[in-house]
Order: sequence, then structure tokens, then C-alpha cells
Amino acid sequence: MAIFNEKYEKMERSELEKLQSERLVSQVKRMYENVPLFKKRMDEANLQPKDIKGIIDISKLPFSNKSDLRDEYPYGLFAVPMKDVVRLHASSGTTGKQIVVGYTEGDLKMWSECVERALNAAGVNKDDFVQVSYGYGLFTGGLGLHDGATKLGATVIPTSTGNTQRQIQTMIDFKSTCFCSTPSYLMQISEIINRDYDKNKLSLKYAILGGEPWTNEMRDIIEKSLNIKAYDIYGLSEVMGPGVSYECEYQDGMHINEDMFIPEIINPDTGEVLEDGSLGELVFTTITKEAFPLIRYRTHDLCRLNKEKCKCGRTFIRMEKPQGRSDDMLIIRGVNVFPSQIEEVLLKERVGITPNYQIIVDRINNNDTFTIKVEMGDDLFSDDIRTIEKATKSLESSIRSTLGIKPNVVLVSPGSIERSEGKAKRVIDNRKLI
Ligand code: DLL
Repeated sequence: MAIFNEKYEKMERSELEKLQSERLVSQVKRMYENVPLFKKRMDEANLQPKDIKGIIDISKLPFSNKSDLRDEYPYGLFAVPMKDVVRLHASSGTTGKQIVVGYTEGDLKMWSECVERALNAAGVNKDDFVQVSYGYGLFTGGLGLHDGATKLGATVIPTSTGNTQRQIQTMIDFKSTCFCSTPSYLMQISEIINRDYDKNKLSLKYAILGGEPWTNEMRDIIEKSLNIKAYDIYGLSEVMGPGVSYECEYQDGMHINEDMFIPEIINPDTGEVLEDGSLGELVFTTITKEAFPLIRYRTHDLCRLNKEKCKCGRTFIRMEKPQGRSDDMLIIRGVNVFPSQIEEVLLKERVGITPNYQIIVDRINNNDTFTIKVEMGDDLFSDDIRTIEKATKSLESSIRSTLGIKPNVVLVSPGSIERSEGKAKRVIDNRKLI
């Protein structure tokens, strides 16, 4: 499959590292002059911009964190005058005050290029009809995909999220070939299509899904239920939005746009940089962003990096699917649990359940309770009670052997777990309310 921008996507590593070094050095200088918090951190660490001679020195630089964005809210971390900022986006997260990020015209161009590379890597081109069902507005998903698909020359259908029946009717009538949304929303749409519509009326070929963790098991279900290829896309508002990394046709990790972002993997407890291939927290340094550059931003996403050359010919490093955020990790009866581990087990077991689940944790008499509600498919639901009991036991024992703790699995009727049109709410941790 053709590569969108060979100059960068296939750049020799030595050349790429030279480019990264030049860009890093100039960004450090620019930030030192324009972002007071960065200057303060550098001064505290006894560092001057001249001490940073290239990527070899990156680990000397101070980390940045979401709390910096909250403390400097709204514009304290911007590195250009506001007259040069042409767009703002924001992210609320699950806790605390929202954060705001800004883009110059140049930043928007770079961002579109990231998304164009991602769409192209999935096979999307000018002839495609791209339905963008990520939320438009302050969330980066909608406008991010919109601008990239427009620049690619595809026909964009900006439905934004929600109004599911209309999404489906539009998908059929406008002959959408590519659908962009969170994986959980497309999952919800596919259930309705399979139940109420004639699948043969769809023109859909691919989906570009991201914005939340999802497993390969979930991918398999989506692909089979709609007869499409589903590609993963990753990003975060602070660093850019969707398109920081993307999958190629080999779907073995997401290529990071390394001419714009330098990734590192660190030990989340000590901050120490880990060896290639280790599991740890992903950290990004932006090297082309003008309005809102960030140095060593801690994403809290846990994953591994893979430097091996990919069969597609791209030299960009690949990140594996993030297992979840370190702050989404649940500690249940002393055991670390990621919702994605549970999803993997649930969806591997073919016992007649759907991919709709919710994890509910509580503390009763000083003991953690751990319940997983899973929706049954229509066939299992109409089966006899003994078959349902057998499926429940089988799920409980598979989860126990994977996690080391036994959940209380409750199989519930089809359609009874609340659906989301954006990011799915998989966990209800009532302990936090105490
Ligand atoms: O979710 C940007 C985005 C929009 C990415 C649409 C892809 C598609 P935020 O709302 O700031 O930005 O959330 C960023 O979402 O740190 C990850 O924890 C998670 N995330 C995003 N993409 C993926 C993915 C957008 N493909 C946070 N797999 C990130 C797993 C993802 N987690």
C-alpha cells in the first residue's frame, strides 16, 4: 500500500534522529524563552538550553504532567502570543478541572498531516466517503479526523456523535465507506445494524477507531459483524489529538509520527527510562508544535515500544495498544487489574455473551467486592437456566485464572447495560465515593 509521506515515514533512523535532535534543540530554546514554568523547571535543575545538544540529552529534561496544565490554566503554557492561536480544544477527563490546548495555523497543518498519514495507512483515499462520528466540538476527535480527511480529498460526512438511527441511515444513504468513532460506539451501531437493518445495503470498508482502550478481541467482533477492516488510531489532546500514532495494514502496533513526537517509556514510579521493549508509561515530547509544545509529557498510558522495522516499510517506531492508563488501574483485593485484561478474557470465551460489560467495585465490611456485569446475546438469553449458570461459572473461572482473583459474574439481559456514544464507561468504582 502506498505510503503517504515517504520522506518522513520511511526516513532512515540515523537521519530521523538527526532531525529529531535539531527540532528538540530549537524547541527547548523557544520554550525556555516563552514558557515561564519550563524556564523555572530548567533553572531548578541547573539546566540551560545549551546543555541540550540533541535527543541524547532528552532524559536530562524535566517531565511535565496534566497537573501543570491545570495549574497554568488556561493559557500559561502557551508558547506563542494568543493572536497566533487559531483554535482551542479542551479535555475534561474524569476528574478535576478541564484543560485547554491551542493550535497555530502551522499546528493545524501538522495535525492534518498526522491524520492523513493514518487514513492513508488504512487504505482510505480521495474516492472514499468518510463518516466522522467522533464528537465535534472541544473534543479533538471530530475536528481532528475531519480536517485530515478533508485534506486527503475524501468526501467527509460530519455526522458527529449521537442520534444513532440517523447515523445508520446516513451511512446507508450516503454510502459511507469509512467510519470513524470510538470502538464502543461502532460496536453499539453494529448491534443495531445487525438487528434492524439489511447489512447488504452498507458500503462500509473500513473503520478508524480510537479514543479509548480496546482489545484485538473487540476488533475481531467489530470486523466480523460488519465485514470491514478496523484500524486503531491513538492520540491525546495535550499532545495533539488523534493521529499521534496509527496502524498500517499489518496491524502490529501503531506507528508514532516520530518526525513530530519523540516517545519514551519510563518506570511510572521512578521516572527512570526503560529499555526498548519494556512495559511502562508512555512519555511524549512534541518537536514541531508551536502554540502548545510539551517536553516529556507523562501520558499515564501503559504500553511497549517496538523499534523493529515493519513489513510496510515505515521506519517509525510502533507502540503496542495501550493496556490502559495507570490511573485507570484498579486495585482489587490487592491485585492490579486493568479493564482491558477483563475484556480480553470475556471476549475470548465464546459462551454466547456480547462485548457489553461493566465492572463494578465496592467495599463492604472492609472487603472489596468485584462484580462483572455482562450482557448475554439473544441465543444464550433464551437458553435454559443451567446453560446460563454454566457460562457464568466458566467466565468466573477464566477470569480467576488470568487475574488471580475471582469476580462475581452476573449475566444480564440483552440491551440492559447503558450504551455510550463517545468513550465507554466500563468501570464503576463505588469505593472512591467513600
Ligand atoms: O481521545 C484523542 C483521540 C480521539 C484519539 C479520537 C483517537 C481517536 P483525549 O480525550 O485527550 O484524546 O484522551 C486521550 O485516550 O491518553 C488514552 O488513554 C486514550 N486513548 C486514545 N486513543 C486510544 C487508543 C483523545 N487507540 C486518552 N487506544 C489517551 C487506547 C486510547 N487508548
